[in-house]
Amino acid sequence: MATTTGVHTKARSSPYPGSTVNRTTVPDDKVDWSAEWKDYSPVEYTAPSVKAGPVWADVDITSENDSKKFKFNLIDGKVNRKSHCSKYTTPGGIPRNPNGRTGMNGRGLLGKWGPNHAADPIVTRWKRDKKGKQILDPTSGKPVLQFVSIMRKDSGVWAIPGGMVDAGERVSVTLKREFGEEALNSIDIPDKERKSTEKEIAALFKHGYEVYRGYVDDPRNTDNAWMETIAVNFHDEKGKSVGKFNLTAGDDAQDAHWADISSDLSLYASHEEFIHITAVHRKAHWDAKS
Ligand code: RP5
Repeated sequence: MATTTGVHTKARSSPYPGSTVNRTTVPDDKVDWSAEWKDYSPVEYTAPSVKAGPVWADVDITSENDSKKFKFNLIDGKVNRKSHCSKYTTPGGIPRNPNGRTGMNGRGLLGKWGPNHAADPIVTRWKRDKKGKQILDPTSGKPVLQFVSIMRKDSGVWAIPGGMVDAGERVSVTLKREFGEEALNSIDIPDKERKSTEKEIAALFKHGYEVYRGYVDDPRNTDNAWMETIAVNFHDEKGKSVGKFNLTAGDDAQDAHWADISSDLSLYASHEEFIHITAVHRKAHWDAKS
């Protein structure tokens, strides 16, 4: 199980999502905090939607005294402020991104100072022909795996239907909730069908394989706020439970489909990496060589 991605790139990209703000450019060799950069001057940005103080966001830190309101690196009431990676530092009372510089201070679009915890359900089935026979990729000779992919409303980019872990919520609950909301539009499922759908999901989600736990190279990350996730694979081997569901996008998703897994995928944040680990684990096709 992996715990960190390599040098982040999406977390240094500009403009910052949902804005016209450009980050200070951070070259590859200056990402690591240990690389000396005396004049490093990141752009300051916290989105107006976060500044407005919604329930899911922390209050602003404007002095070292303000930071005493937070229990960084600990479970703080119902909020998990621990990192999956390691203990993070808090110079001047403000958390510092453990994966290095991003060219931006503040929280951008993220609500929490420090780690913002998410969960990513990777729901898979084998690609089959009309007769139900597994389809092999002609280049690798390996069976093609498919996963439930959604198109995010915020960026129009394909992704795993993941989401934020609510305060006090168990990750196992987030995984099921996000899958239902984004890939099955469970919020609008008629009551008649709801019970049986929930039953099938509950049965499949009992046996997950943890693919990844750690930092996510998310374009919303800043020097002081970043995404972390637990990605879990739920595999429908026979394609007879969730594998036969018709997908309907809902909530933060504008489209949903079963996507063929291969190295051609271009996905949100670090999601390609999570899908690659899943393909290797399931001995499925990835590219002509593996
Ligand atoms: C990514 O953002 C995570 O891997 C997860 O898929 C997602 C959670 O954020 P929202 O979808 O709730 O915006 O970093």
